[in-house]
Amino acid sequence: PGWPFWVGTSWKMNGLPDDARSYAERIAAVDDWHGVLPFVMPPFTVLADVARLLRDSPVQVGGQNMHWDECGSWTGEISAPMLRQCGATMVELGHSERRRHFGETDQTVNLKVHAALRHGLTPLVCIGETQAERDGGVADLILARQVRLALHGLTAAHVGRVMFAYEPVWAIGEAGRPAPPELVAQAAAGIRQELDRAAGAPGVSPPLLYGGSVNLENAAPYAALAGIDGLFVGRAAWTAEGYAALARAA
Ligand code: G2H
Repeated sequence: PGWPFWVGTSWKMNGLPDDARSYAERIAAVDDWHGVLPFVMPPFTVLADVARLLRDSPVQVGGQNMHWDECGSWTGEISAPMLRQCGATMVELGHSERRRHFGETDQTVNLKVHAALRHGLTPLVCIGETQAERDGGVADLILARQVRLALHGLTAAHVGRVMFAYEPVWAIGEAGRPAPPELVAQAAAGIRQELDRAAGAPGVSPPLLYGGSVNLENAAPYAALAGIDGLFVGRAAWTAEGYAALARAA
């Protein structure tokens, strides 16, 4: 892959305290990441524990979502300052599971991107087309629109502080099937054009990761794609051994 290369995981809704601690201890003990930039995104309930165990390691820790406001009457929500206090340096925004099941929109993603940057968190924005959008020939339009709306109102300088993950909705989770690398390369080229336009110049625009059914067998071909700066993994990295093996495979 090109360097630097990111390998991160979201645990989604997995990780009771004992398992989370043992996962964090195991990856804290990895002494050489071979140039990979590692990050984990645990559930909120174990975030502070995991961040504490990884404090002296190169592994960054992030939340899987947050609210755009700093505090107030938002029952059940978590703010950027709360994530920071727990030791997070990153936050995942706009995952398709949140867009589909919890009403996340391009507009709320944009509000959250601004809030994350205001509070010194690196937002990792997930974008991706559905199967119907791909079949209908509008995948590139949808991806460009998601990028533009996520970055709306940012200065060119701030655009470079955002990260993106291309995650085709049809490639994600238990029902998903991995996207062919050629398709990822083609989508990534279109996304990169949008990112370069927003950043005002090529070469300074956000890192673009691939996510969706990444596993040990397919990690290397994705990592070899010129337009892909990292892998964002779910199920295959839900054990510390799985995650460490994927980081090595990239
Ligand atoms: C996509 C991915 C994590 P999985 O959501 O970014 O999950 O690898 O389980 O498809």
